Amino acid sequence: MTANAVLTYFDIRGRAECIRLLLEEIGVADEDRQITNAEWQDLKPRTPFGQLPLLRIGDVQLVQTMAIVRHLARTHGLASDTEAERTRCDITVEAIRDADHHLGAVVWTPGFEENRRSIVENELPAHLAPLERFFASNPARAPFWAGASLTFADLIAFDYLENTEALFSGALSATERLSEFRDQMTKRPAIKAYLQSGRRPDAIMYGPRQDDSGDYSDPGPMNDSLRKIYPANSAESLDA
Ligand SMILES: N[C@@H](CCC(=O)N[C@@H](CS)C(=O)NCC(=O)O)C(=O)O
Repeated sequence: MTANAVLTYFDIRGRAECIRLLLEEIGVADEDRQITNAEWQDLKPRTPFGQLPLLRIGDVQLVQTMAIVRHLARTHGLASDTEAERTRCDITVEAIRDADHHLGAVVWTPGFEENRRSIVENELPAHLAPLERFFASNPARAPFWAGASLTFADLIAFDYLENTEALFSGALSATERLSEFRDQMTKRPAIKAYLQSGRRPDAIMYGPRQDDSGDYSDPGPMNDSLRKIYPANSAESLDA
């Protein structure tokens, strides 16, 4: 079933990164097709919803990020055994989605680069503190978001924490339990190998270009006027 997995997305982490992490963790060999906007415009009309990511496994074409994640998790034992744990997974995923919306929104807010420090001090705690409390409330008292072993929710949370720390270097230091969780995830053999492989895209997501007047205009769906947003400590972060 998992032979010939081909993941199609862009050359950013974006929505595909949690799928990449999951494929690494479950050990499914896949081809990571990172396509250009020109290739995308050609492919778009032939996709079910005109969106990526898309995962092809043999003859089956899967779309919608969380449907792909849940399918891979269910078929590889990363979806929890009990209803209580499955519900904790879902709560985690929804809470991370809310926090992730905030990350996406700040990148589109004028002055984002100059305001990194203020975002860390005044905005991120409202997202990170409840996440940390929920993480710490796992009845299994294990270093996972649900139950006593790894689930897809851990990879979703790890992806968000990686992006948060990459965009706002040092942001996680105020949340000790989340920092420990992230740290522990980077030590899992498959994740560690992936992070060291050079295969993870450098760019985190797409954002708007700023015009000469300093305004961001919304360029709409994927097109060449978007710019890539890199980690804060990257030389490309301010002017890519
Ligand atoms: N609900 C979809 C949303 C997918 C989505 O918005 N994909 C964006 C990239 S992150 C896309 O394909 N944009 C290109 C376009 O709309 O032309 C999912 O979770 O997979």
